Amino acid sequence: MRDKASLLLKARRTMNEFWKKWRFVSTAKGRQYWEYLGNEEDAEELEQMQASFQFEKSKNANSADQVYRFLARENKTSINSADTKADNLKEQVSLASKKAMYFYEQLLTENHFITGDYGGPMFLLPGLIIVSYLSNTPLKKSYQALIKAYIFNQQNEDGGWGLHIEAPSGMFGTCMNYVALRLLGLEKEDARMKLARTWIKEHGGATQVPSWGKFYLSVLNVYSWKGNNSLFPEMWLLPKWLPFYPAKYWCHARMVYLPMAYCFGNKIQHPLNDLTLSLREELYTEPYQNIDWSKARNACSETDLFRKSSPLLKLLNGFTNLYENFAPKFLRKKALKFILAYIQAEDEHTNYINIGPVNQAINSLAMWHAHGKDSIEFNKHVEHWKDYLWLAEDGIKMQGYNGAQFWETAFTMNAMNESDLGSEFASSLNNMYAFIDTCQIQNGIPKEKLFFRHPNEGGWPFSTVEHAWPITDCTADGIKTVIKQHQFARQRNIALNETVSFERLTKAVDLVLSFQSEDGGWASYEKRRAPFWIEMLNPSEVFGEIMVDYSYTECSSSSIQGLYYFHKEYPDYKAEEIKHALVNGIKFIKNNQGLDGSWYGSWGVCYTYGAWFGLEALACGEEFYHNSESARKACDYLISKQRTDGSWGESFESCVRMKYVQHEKGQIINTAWALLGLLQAKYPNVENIEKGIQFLLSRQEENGDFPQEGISGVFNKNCMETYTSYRNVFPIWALNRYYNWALTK
Ligand code: LAN
Repeated sequence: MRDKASLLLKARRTMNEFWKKWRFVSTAKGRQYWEYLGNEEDAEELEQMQASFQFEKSKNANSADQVYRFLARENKTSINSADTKADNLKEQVSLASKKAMYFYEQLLTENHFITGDYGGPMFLLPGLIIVSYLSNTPLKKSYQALIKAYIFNQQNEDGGWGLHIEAPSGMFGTCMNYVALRLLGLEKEDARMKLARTWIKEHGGATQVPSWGKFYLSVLNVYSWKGNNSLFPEMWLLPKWLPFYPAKYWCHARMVYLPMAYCFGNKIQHPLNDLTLSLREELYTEPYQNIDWSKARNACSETDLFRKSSPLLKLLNGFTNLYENFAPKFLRKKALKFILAYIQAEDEHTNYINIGPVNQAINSLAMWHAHGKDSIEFNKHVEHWKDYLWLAEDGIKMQGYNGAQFWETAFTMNAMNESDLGSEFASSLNNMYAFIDTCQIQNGIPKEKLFFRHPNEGGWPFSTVEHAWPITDCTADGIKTVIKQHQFARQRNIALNETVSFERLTKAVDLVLSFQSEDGGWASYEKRRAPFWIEMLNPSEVFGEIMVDYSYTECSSSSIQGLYYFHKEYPDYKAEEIKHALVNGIKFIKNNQGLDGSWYGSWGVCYTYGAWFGLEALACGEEFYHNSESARKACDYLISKQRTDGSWGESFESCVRMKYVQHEKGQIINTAWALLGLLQAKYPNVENIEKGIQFLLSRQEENGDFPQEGISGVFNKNCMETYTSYRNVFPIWALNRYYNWALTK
């Protein structure tokens, strides 16, 4: 026993030694990436480093962001917790919250924003590896070593990989990660590779991979383009008034299918070599030349199938596949020219960061194809690949975005300035305020009309100003955070340079107003553009609701809050318009509530997240437990899910199955969301609230941190996303809100 412990200790020590060889780099505008300080050419050292990144997925698939946290807190003193004893709950909460904030403050980057691991999805990294292989642009060796470590660390016991870290193995995750490892030099005889291959073959081989996998394998030339349904580049030449004109799709689907259509139209394919020839043998259950590609087009493993293709899509695929046989050259050329110009506009507007990780990889490929390996266009992409890569104790992963810098910093500020307890952290709050200022988008979009863009001026993005896509709720959060920080400082006589002017706030308000959809709600990036039935054209088997930018409870609630706090502070600006928007917004929130009082959370796990947003929105309409049926039902719903230990805990399965699924254990983050909602709704039964608070206190660690539990973010119903900061920010917020409430008692 002792031997094992000392071995573990030794492994930890060597791991820490390797952590110290990495440096986290950030800029004032929030750009961030990791840099290796060791020797890139020392193969032995890199091998040792790779081996030292041991991670026990069977205990918890979620890494705890230990590397960043270790480095950020190195040479900083832990809070002295000897005197953290108090006998009444209010005092305990005050001490716990201060301790939590003290710890959390140490995680701020030198550029004053909060950051952390934003991984989760398991299909992103292989996409980038495939593109780097195709373009013969290998990632640095230090990166390669820890990417391999990561992929192996996240391999499931059955040899496969899921769509995201907590998911059971699927064909998409398994084929993609298997191929990525092979491209990174893993031998097919390696035991772990054999296990993965067995998984693939036992589940029918790579013909069963979902359509996005078919795409990636096709560019690599280990799957035939004939085995894909047409990506129909000519759809961009169709009349714009058509309800299914692609400019009306959700921007993420639009920006992914755009470069995919470019690759499809140009039939980009890696030349055959030993490795790809071998992969053609490794991935299938029958000889490659015998595969019936037209049959493979619609094949998808049961393990991956979240939603079946609709009959309408099948019908349209029938037409477009037929069309491929006689597509006039001039039309294809015209379509591809338009697509390329569109990709270039997205690249320029986002400073080559791109809206997300998927089009970052595929746009890179398009630029490489169109302009060559040495072109500025391609190299600007390569320069930004690292913006998406994150180092944690399970290795290097690809994140869902180029970070969550604005989003998490804004939450942090609102959590800390919620009560007087935040006063001790005034200088950090002021610094974060300056970062929030930096994040506001102040220049427009080139060729905005030509490429179907909603204006972005005055908006706030999710990550950084250079990313430059404004988001409805982020914009509203920007407004709220700025106003709350102004108030916080004024009320406490804290000197704050209020650099975000009234004029700039009004620009943001105008944008939020312009984002409101006809149903009264707010979608994510734009107004809803397409009718709901367009979802029937969703070609992805693994993602739900990707075609339309729907109105969401969360985005609507945040927009309502932004407008509400602005209106309270500046009652003269567009008063009627704002009031009207608020009334319609709150109506939408109520319409979106389930009969049982619940709200489905689309971006967090899940009903507790929805309930928090729903109740915040109602509070902006002065609706609380005592005077609103909607609020009462929502609180009762939450209470019905509270566990005997006072906690709430949801499994990510809630998102997938669209019904509340209890986690095996109570979860800190769900508990905090539920408490935030109940407290905001003025829920009268103190006992429930205090039991929840007690649960949070019981989970706090000695140094003020909270443990990393299950995954807490989601997108498109079926794919989960890590938000490491949530385990800190939400307990802080809930404790501070409780503290305020306790003061009035
Ligand atoms: C995000 C991250 C942020 C998130 C919130 C702001 C939290 C939300 O309230 C609105 C939607 C938004 C902006 C969002 C949308 C979907 C994203 C961009 C992501 C979850 C991060 C990753 C995900 C993206 C779609 C991943 C790539 C996969 C595809 C299917 C294209």
